Amino acid sequence: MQRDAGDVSSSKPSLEFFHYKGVPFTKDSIFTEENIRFVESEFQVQDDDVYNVTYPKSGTTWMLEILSLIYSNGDTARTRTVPNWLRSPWIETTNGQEQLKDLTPPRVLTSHLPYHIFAKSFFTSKAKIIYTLRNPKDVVVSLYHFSKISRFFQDARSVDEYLDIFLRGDLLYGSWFDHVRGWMQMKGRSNFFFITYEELQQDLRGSVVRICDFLGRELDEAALDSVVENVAFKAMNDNKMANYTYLSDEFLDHSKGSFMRKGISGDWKNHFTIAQCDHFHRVYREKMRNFPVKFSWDEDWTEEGAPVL
Ligand code: PPS
Repeated sequence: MQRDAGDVSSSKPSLEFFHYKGVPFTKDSIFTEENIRFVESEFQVQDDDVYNVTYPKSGTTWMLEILSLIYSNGDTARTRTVPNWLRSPWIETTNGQEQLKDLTPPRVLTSHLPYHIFAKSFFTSKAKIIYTLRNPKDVVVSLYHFSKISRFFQDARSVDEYLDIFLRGDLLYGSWFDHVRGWMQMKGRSNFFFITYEELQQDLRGSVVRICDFLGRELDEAALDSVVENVAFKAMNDNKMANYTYLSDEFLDHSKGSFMRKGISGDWKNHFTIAQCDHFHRVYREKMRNFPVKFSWDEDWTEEGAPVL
């Protein structure tokens, strides 16, 4: 474990937030209080909708591509010609609200919203949610790098500073712990499926099969091969419709880095010091006390709390 060699000065003016039911949103035209309220209270979920829900940097874009290709039976015509954010708009953004008007059912939609402010109409519908989670230490590292290019996440001088921001939940969409605790209340419901980024890494094909089972989609071997081949990190990195190359500078500063960064599990080991690891573990244990689900990253520490490296 080492301190990140790329620690640099913050180059962005500090962002301002508004809070909606305790959740911070960056003050910007794409996030407005009216719009979040509209999504929560008035947005009409349809029974055949599928929602790709995540905490940021947990595998959203990867799952979006998997779902696009499952719904096209592995045909790449659309994933190679239509940018991913138009295929599966973010329901809580003002842009996403406009974009989803052009979709034909069944709609595959994306959201980072926490459970308690998600569209109320979902909870009385037959629509489905796929919730993707990722080792939160890798989320911190991914966020730290992403914040240099994203206009909506405050950047930080070091991973240490980002760790503080993350553990306080003082960032767009709020606390990881609240997000996971909130959504995982749905575990066991027939219209809720959860999977981890790490499972996608370990067994992509098997994961796609499980997702298809959940969605009631039958793909033949050739279609399955196509999904797996086209959602590999390299394939997505090479696909301008999946790698955000065409996303406007209003959202991403492309001169500072690329969205598709490393795409690996365990990068936290290259960034966290032992002290940061200890600190993280103490907060994690406290915040996830009595949480009934075990994740692969629970094995990152021994029973005594020592990091497993
Ligand atoms: S966002 O901004 O919240 O929508 O980001 P999100 O898509 O959730 O997460 C971005 C991270 O996912 C990695 N990624 C992938 N990893 C493996 N395989 C594939 N196909 C893939 N596509 C995206 C991406 O590189 C980000 O992780 P890091 O660790 O920063 O590389």
